[in-house]
Amino acid sequence: MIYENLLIEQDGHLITVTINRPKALNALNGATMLELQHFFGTELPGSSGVAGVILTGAGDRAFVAGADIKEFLGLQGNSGQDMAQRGQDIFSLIERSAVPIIAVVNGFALGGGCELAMACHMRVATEQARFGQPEVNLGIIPGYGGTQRLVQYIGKSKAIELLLTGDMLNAEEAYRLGLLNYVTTAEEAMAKAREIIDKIATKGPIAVDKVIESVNAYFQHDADGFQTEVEAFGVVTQTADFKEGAQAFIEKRAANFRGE
Ligand code: CO8
Repeated sequence: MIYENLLIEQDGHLITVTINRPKALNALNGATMLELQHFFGTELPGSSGVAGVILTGAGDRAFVAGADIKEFLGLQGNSGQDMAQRGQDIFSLIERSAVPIIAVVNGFALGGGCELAMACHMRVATEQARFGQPEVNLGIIPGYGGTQRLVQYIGKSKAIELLLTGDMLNAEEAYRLGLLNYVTTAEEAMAKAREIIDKIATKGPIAVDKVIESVNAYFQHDADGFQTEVEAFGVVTQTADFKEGAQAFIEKRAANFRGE
């Protein structure tokens, strides 16, 4: 596949994947999601000698500012549910990867961007990083696993506050709540992530794979919260409030929600 929205560089046992749409704060449009699916679903599992991946965003403003809101107004009928399902499947490829994936968060990680960082095995953030699930501002909810993974990382009370208010956390707060592994200066973040991957590279790859698989198993419960979220996302994307929320963002004005 020729990647147009991802920069992929290999240096020894480390691959760095950079989401490269800085003018849109690296928002995840459909094309970028397909490229992530190809890289994490096909290319990475087919590569040998890779001990870890760093996933980051281009520029110094954002990791990823969310799903691409400009594509939202094209959603029809229940296509929101299908889109959320596809997104969750792609993020599961990341979470279940046999080699560790570290998000280096260098700015905004909002909505789908926060969800993407949470699907990674670890997170190193710069002091400028900001985290949040602002979907309620658009009249929708997270669709790429945010209602589940945010609770897993920071606990129900703080997670539900962030999900209901759309407030952002700064890097120090996110670290204190357990969302992050390290907070560093902007200059040190990539080196810190590389240091972790270099250390893991000295361990047995099968053991690394099985640690990831076993830790993931802790969160597989009978009630399928991810499926609940996908179906709920399908409902909210069929509301007039959702169209109003996305339109208001594009027109740079406050949304006027009517509960319809
Ligand atoms: N989508 C599309 N474009 C975006 C996005 C986005 N998520 N975020 C920023 N941009 C664009 C802006 O439109 C702007 O473009 P332009 O220059 O052409 O107007 C450019 O990036 C720079 O952004 P701003 O001018 O807004 O920069 P500010 O510094 O003023 O603000 C913010 C930065 C606070 C990050 C602001 O851009 C913002 O609030 N962005 C939206 C954040 C957001 O709401 N994210 C959640 C989106 S919903 C989501 O992710 C749901 C995931 C599940 C989806 C399931 C399938 C549909």
